[in-house]
Amino acid sequence: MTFCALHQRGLGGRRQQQAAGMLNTLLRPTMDHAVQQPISGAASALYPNHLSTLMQRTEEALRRVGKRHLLIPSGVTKYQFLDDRPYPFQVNPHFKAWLPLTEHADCWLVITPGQKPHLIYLLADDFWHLPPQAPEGYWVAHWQVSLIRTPDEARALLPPTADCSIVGDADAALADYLPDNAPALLDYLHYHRAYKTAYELSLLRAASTRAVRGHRAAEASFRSGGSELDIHRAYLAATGHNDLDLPYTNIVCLNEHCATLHYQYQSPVKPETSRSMLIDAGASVAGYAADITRTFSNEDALFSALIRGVDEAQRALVDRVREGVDYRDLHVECHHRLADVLIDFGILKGTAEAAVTEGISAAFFPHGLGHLLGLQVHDVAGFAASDQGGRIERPEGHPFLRLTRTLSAGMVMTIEPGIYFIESLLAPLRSRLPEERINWSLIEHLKPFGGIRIEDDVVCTGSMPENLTRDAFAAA
Ligand SMILES: [Mn+2]
Repeated sequence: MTFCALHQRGLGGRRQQQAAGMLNTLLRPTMDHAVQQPISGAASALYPNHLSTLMQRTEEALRRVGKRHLLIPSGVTKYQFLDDRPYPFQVNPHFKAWLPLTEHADCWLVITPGQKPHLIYLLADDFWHLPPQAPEGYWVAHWQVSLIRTPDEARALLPPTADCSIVGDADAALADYLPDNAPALLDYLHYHRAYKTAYELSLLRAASTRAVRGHRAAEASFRSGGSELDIHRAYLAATGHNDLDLPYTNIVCLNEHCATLHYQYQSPVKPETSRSMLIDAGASVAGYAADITRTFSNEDALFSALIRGVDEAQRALVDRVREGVDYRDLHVECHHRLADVLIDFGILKGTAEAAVTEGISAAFFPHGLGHLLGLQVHDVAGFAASDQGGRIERPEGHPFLRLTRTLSAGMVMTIEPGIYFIESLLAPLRSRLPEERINWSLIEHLKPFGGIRIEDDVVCTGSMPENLTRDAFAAA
């Protein structure tokens, strides 16, 4: 690595001595600073190949837009209206694709094919906040690093804008370096981001391992009668996350709340009886997400059996994650499998085929089978037809599906079927369906349990799928 900016910007000798001291720290293992979790040796050994894959993709993407450099601002800290309170910082996902840095505002990456990638790294003097540490870890030796003391100092280190494509949030850059987010460049990068490198897979495995620790603690808290807030806190303690480190807000539901798909509260009130818990909660490692849902029942034999029915359907669907499978077909297959479960339990009568084509299964399973997963919990390009753009539309009648691509090796996705008892979706069936097609008394019995969702994170490989979530549970 080189600290060229120290010379170009004429920073003083004291600053250069500090930089030399930083070099001495580079041999320490890299920490995911937000969470103080060591990143495994496997990930660090795999990093050079990850970097060269990103460099190859970027070279092609730049060729398509006729530019020499890709600039990626990490983002800026945003403030609340009339206040000096910042919103939680969310790093530009294009930035954290290159480096395990998730908390660093006002930094830049300059990617130029054929050259060592260049990180412009803000090391501010700030006595109000703890500034980021000097760059250190397995990735640093692969970068040319320039330290700056104010965001404006980046300008002198950036190439002329005419030669650059800039990817980032509209207000996340210097005023004269506004992102152009060129569609042809993004189409290419986003399409290929679905295919994870070995480095990325190792971090996604680590994220699942971390989330599973939380899920086990959450189940224990539920079994001992904890409130939603108790369960949430048990989850945080076991993962070592705080709320802001999570890749998405935990969904922690007891009883009827399990019927609200994105239930957003964590009630501190212990319910009189804890009949059921649905917890949809993830974890992050180096900016990569896990996204896992489990459902439990404390008492009812029928609801417990229904959980097992959804679980069996879910595992059969995971087993179908193979190269060449169209995810739209898998989603429709999921409807058939869940309709079969509803028929097996006597909740619906008739054939699964009729339940799906007449839209009855959608009243119990109103969301999509899953989505791509990676740097973002709902990762980009779920509908991408090619690396030159185009969109694969959802099948008609399935408005919430988030992934329509054909699967191939390296893609990571969730598989998350569910069965819910949501009154606003059931109400139309009350007038539409004759009594002999649906068992309303069973549904009334099940409504106090809310619903069921089982969600795993799955890698499509050249052969058997890799289930990151079940592997992590098995190892725990
Ligand atoms: Mn999900």
